[in-house]
Amino acid sequence: MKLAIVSSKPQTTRTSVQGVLTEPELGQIVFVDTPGIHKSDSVFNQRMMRTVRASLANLDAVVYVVDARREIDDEQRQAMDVLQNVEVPVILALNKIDKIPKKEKLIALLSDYQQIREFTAYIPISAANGDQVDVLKNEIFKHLPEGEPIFPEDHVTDQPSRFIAAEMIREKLLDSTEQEVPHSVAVFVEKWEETPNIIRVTATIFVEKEGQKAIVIGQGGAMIKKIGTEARLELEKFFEQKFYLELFVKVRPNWRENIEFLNELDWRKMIGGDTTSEK
Ligand SMILES: Nc1nc2c(ncn2[C@@H]2O[C@H](COP(=O)(O)OP(=O)(O)OP(=O)(O)O)[C@@H](O)[C@H]2O)c(=O)[nH]1
Ligand SMILES: [Mg+2]
Repeated sequence: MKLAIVSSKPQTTRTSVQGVLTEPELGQIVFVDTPGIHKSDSVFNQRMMRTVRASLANLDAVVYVVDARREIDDEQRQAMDVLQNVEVPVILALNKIDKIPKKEKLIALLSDYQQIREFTAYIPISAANGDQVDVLKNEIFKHLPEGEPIFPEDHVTDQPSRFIAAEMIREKLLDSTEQEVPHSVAVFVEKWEETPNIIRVTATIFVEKEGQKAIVIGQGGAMIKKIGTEARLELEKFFEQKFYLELFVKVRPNWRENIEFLNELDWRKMIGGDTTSEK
């Protein structure tokens, strides 16, 4: 089951989300997907980096996922700096091996990583086709303590339905827009109304500029219609219910610097979570 959105654009994941895997014989893994580590000074980005650091506390193991087609650069070094103080096992997952025809390249990259630090295990995987994912899973289980499952078997995530819906809409926006637009969109679900036959959802897509609003709406509303349809179909598949989805587009200049707005967007804050202050 897909619990976190995926896209070809950087900085897709903006907050940490949980995914729970329960295997009857083996046990339970509570995955915490965090934002990636990127350089940027916006309040929003600082907040994402704080989320990463906070997520790294109280874990039994860390899986650091890299794109195995990429040489080590500043971004990876920065991420490994963040991982420096982690005291639990850190597993290196070299992802996208489906795109690497030459094994030698993978071995060379692996030893480059080894030069920087020692990882608990090095596991080449393909998340796309599932290759070696079970090896990674077994490696993770090795480092988890014995005990009762934390969550019931049917619990798969901590994300409220409204947030899942907002993220699905954002994923469709990321797929259909380019350049600065993906970074400039935020989606907020204003209304979630369940009736016996259909779930009615109203969401607002926030952008930073009028020009971006025009892009998101598209010629005669074509873009927003396409995004709405794609998101609705995905919602129906995920929740196994019929949906009516209404989308609005609003301009909110510099929302990434607006703490009040960021708080509104953050479902953990909505339900009274972390209230640490920032600059
Ligand atoms: N070929 C191939 N593509 C993959 C694989 N795993 C992920 N991708 C693609 O890589 C892109 C990025 O995936 P994400 O899951 O958004 O990556 P992420 O590391 O979470 O990125 P951020 O959330 O932006 O930090 C998407 O286009 C995926 O489809 C893989 O094993 N093979
Ligand atoms: Mg992500």
